[in-house]
Amino acid sequence: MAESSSIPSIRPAHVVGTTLREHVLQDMHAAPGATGEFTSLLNHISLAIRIINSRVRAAGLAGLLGYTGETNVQGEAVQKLDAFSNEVLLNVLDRSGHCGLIGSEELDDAQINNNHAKYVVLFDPLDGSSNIDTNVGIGTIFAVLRRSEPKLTRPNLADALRPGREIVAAGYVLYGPSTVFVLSTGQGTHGFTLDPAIGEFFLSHPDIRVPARGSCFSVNEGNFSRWSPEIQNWARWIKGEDSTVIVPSEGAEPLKTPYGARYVGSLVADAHRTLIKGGIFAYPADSKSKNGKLRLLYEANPMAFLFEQAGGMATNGKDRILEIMPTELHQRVPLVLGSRDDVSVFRQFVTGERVK
Ligand code: AFP
Repeated sequence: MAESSSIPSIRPAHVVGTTLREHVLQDMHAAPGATGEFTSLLNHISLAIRIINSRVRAAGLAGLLGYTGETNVQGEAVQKLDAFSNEVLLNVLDRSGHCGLIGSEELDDAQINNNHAKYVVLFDPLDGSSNIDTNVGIGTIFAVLRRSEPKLTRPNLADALRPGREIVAAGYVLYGPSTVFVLSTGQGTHGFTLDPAIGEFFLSHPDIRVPARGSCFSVNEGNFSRWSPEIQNWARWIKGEDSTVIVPSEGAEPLKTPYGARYVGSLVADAHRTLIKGGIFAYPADSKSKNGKLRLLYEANPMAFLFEQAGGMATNGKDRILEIMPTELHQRVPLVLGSRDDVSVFRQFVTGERVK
């Protein structure tokens, strides 16, 4: 029989088949001084996600069963899925007791939750909701920050207006053909797939690494005429209309164009494909949306955190997303994320700083 000392006492956290709960717990055991609050907070977020998932999965039945419109068969008012998802997250986070401040895409102002709780949670409860009617992938995105002085101060907006590099956990959930929860607590980026029969997330994509370069670009090209000449030049180049040879970094192989085009119009779906397959996703500023369309605190920052933890990059075209100091809860930002080489080349087009 094998020596018992050769068998690890705790299962490694990054083994396929580990449940999300186990994974989070093992991270906690590895963190000296952990109190369990963070673990409990993440478990509550996972509970909210499973509740939202069950409703999203039934979305197609709504019309058939008469559950949409203003009232359901019981005569009760029925909420839209995004309002429902928002309320689930608010209620579950409140019950966790660990959340001092909440910022949501669905709330005009940040909401104080629990006076002495340590954490701030910022989320988009149901991103891509305009895609629901056509059964296209949609998602939930969130970021968790730690309040600087939970014992001394009441939660306030300043707790949320922190640069993304201070994020302690970020994640998104893609309600696609399967439900995938991608999470980082600062120790890599890991993907968990929901087993709907059991209602549990299992580690299916341990330690995701974004390929150094990809073969697809993802952008709403309908905005072409509104882009700056620099971004238009990048778009022409990536489609192979301009044969300029561009290297992402000194001594690197040039990128080969044309790239294929992929655009869903749901950030979570477009970002997830880019995270797994590599390439580039961009929602740049344009003459109509001068600061871009996507929101810094609960869309760009969590995505940037997840991509960097997976070896990818995220910029606003010039600067690292995670360095931006926010000034408003619902601030918008141009967002470019993906493979290191592809994002570097986009940046070269925008800044004019070419690598020779
Ligand atoms: P909706 O939530 O209104 O569907 O918006 C989705 C979104 O915020 C984001 O998920 C997409 O990446 C982006 O907008 C798509 O925007 P365009 O429709 O302008 O391409």
